[in-house]
Amino acid sequence: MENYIQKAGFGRILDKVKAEERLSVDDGRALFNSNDILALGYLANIVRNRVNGDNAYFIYNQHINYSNICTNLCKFCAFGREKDSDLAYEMSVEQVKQKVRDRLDEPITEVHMVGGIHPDLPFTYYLELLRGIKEVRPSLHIQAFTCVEIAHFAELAGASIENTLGMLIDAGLGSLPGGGAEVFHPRIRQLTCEKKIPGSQWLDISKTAHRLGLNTNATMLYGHIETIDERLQHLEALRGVQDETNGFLAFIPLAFHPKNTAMADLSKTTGIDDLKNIAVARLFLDNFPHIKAYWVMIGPKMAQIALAFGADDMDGTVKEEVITHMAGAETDQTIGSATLVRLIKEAGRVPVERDTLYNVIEVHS
Ligand code: V47
Repeated sequence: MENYIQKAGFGRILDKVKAEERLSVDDGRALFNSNDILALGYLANIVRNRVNGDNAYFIYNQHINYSNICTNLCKFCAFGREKDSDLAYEMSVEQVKQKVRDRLDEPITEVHMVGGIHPDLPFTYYLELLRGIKEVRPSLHIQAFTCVEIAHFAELAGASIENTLGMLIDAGLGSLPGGGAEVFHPRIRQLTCEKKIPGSQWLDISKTAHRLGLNTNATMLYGHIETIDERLQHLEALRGVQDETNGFLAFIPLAFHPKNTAMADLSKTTGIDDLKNIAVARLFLDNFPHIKAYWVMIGPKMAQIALAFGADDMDGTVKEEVITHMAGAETDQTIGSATLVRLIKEAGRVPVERDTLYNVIEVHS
């Protein structure tokens, strides 16, 4: 195989990967520009095995999207609605609590909760959401609110990011999910989500969260109008923050779904690009412990294959996924843990059920 890698023109990159040397943006560009997916997979697998061995993680989780009302209305998003839209919704704290209550008989360990940038819900609503969920099921880890929501809450609270996060932590917040990162480059933000906080602010909020002991995730929305260099700049910025704080748990490349968005003229991502984003992320983000193949966006079959291309995590049972399904995702809204175990085993990996912070709950050997 090493001969094959040499012939594919990746001899120097192979040397670096084996020597645990950091890849440059030029290396990343060469990887993205190659269609030799087997060579990319071989390289990414070296890092994957070094960092995570044969483990492939998943979590028993529940997604709750408390409201789709949003003032940002990004062009790539099919979920957000204006307040007066017929399709707008907002859940009361009691409704969110009921969603948690409805599933008390399942071994859920995490609630993943995000929503739009709502024009007039008060800061206390978000604190009550957290307290309410904890009241119904105290053992749950609440992974909630992207850095974009946190910036909005700080304005509502008239407080610093640090103090806002402090109040959310006191109310039960356990970690931040990785959404809202999109592509940090100002060109992409201006063309697709001009009202959203700049990439630099998203990164600063992540850093503040890490300083407070809160772990977070990071994403990149790929497969729309971004260039390879804009992807690499995004990855480089994340790698830089991780060098400083070591607070990111996982990176999740998010495949753009165009249906029902203002960018519906674009096509869906291809399998090769999905695998490339996983593989390059694994190689380039040498300081990230986990690379997640989010089955909701790339489909369970592609996520299974991604386990041989650098990914070590399939996310989880999810249930009631809305954001991607509004944008035309053809995957189911949930997946059983038995199916996740089977997908992982047939990929030749060891299924490890984890909690949010990657503590092992059960090894399904
Ligand atoms: O913030 C919006 C993106 C994110 C579309 O942290 C779209 O573990 C594709 O962040 N096509 C929400 N993507 C999902 C997300 C996530 C999912 C799973 C796990 C984690 C984690 C995070 O989805 C949004 C936005 O970046 N998004 N519209 C679309 N049309």
